[in-house]
Amino acid sequence: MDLTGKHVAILGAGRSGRAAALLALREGAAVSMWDTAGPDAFRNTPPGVDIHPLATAGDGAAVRCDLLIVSPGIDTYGPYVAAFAAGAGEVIGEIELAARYFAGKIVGITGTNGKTTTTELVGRILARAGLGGNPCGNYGVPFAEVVMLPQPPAAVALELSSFQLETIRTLHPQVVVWLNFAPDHMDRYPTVDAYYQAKLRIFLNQTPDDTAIVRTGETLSGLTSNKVLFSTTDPEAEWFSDGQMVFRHGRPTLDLTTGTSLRGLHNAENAMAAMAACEALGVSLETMAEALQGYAPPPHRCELIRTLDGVEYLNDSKATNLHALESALRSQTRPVVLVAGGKEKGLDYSPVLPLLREKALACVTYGQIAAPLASLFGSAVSTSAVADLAEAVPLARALAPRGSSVLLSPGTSSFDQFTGYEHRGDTFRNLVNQLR
Ligand code: UMA
Repeated sequence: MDLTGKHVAILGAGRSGRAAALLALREGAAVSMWDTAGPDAFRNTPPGVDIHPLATAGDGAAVRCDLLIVSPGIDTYGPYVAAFAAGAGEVIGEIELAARYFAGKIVGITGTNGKTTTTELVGRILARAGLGGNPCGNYGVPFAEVVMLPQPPAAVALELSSFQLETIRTLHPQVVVWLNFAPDHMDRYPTVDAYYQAKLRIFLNQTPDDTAIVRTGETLSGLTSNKVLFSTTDPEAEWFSDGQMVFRHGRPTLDLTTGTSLRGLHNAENAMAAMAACEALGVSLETMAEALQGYAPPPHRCELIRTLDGVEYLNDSKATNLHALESALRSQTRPVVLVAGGKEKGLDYSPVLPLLREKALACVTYGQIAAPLASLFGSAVSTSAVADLAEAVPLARALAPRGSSVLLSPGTSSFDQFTGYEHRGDTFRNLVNQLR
């Protein structure tokens, strides 16, 4: 794609937009950048970009460009993008732009939960195999930044969100990992199916020469690529694990309990998916085992903070939706005092009630959805609503007997009180570490 002398307009001055701007500049384009926020949003904009703070749909209607690049956080189908798109030759996202300048192999990873751990694992294995494997996309650095490295890697571990997949056209992952699907982002999508259809676009350009790594039980019809199944329930799947041993075609392949720090069924799924993906790129089982040895899961994912008075405190701040909350609860072996809450995302939490009855001793809810969540959870288990984590932590401690766990697994996003799930998890960790 020749961008010399072309006008590339970029919507969104965040990480994705800035990386796209640098790549477009490198390719000789004239770049304009538009953001609905004020001038502060452009603090780190690369020199040479023509900036437009406080942008509106009205501004967009007057813009003519050859290529419009839409950041993932902006509603692709809303009136703001439509106004700019009317005068654009083509509308894509930063992922698609980067893919057009990347000659290596792509492992595309999507799913509602587990994407980040799997992306890290794929990256680690590919690095060990000498293929680079830089984790990028929705997690890690923007894909365009990897593409601009002086020596781009032979392969990338590319985490892809539904938002990013909305704006791909030619992106062609030789290997797709489809981890799982559950309702999420209902503040952005009109229906669950709309979210599902956006995610399905990851398979758009796959051919019979490519591979799709899929969890058993996922309903995916019409796949053109070669499907490889992983499972924690079906021993007949190509990759199976009981949470301790990983079996490949029925043969014991890796003992997770001695060979890795990966614990719980969900992590076994992530490990199998990563191994299956890397096998599709020709990596040996021996290299995979070496790469997984010593791997510690990232923070904020059922991270054990400390044990105090016989109570384990777990930070699962990455659980930004109901499915992640359910998955955290399901993998607990001790009784739980659950701390949940945050931003109103329009999710229906009633499916978690049976699991709460089974696993939770009590719940503490906080944040924007504290009251409605408490009234729902209260029908299953004793629940108290408080304002924030500073109130929730001491209350959870008082409710948690020796031998139990206090689990922060919010079940929704953090933006009502925090800048992101990391900020929320760090705040929780600090509060827990201050307990005496
Ligand atoms: N903006 C507008 N108009 C709008 C909305 C936002 O102009 O209507 C502007 C904001 O003022 C801001 C900029 O857009 O200046 C932010 O753009 P962005 O929200 O797309 O965020 P980026 O910083 O570019 O980060 C994006 C991804 N963000 C989202 O998808 C919301 C990052 O994923 C990703 O890591 C990054 O690109 C690099 O690829 C984050 C995320 O939360 C981690 N993802 C969601 C998730 O995991 O649940 C999908």
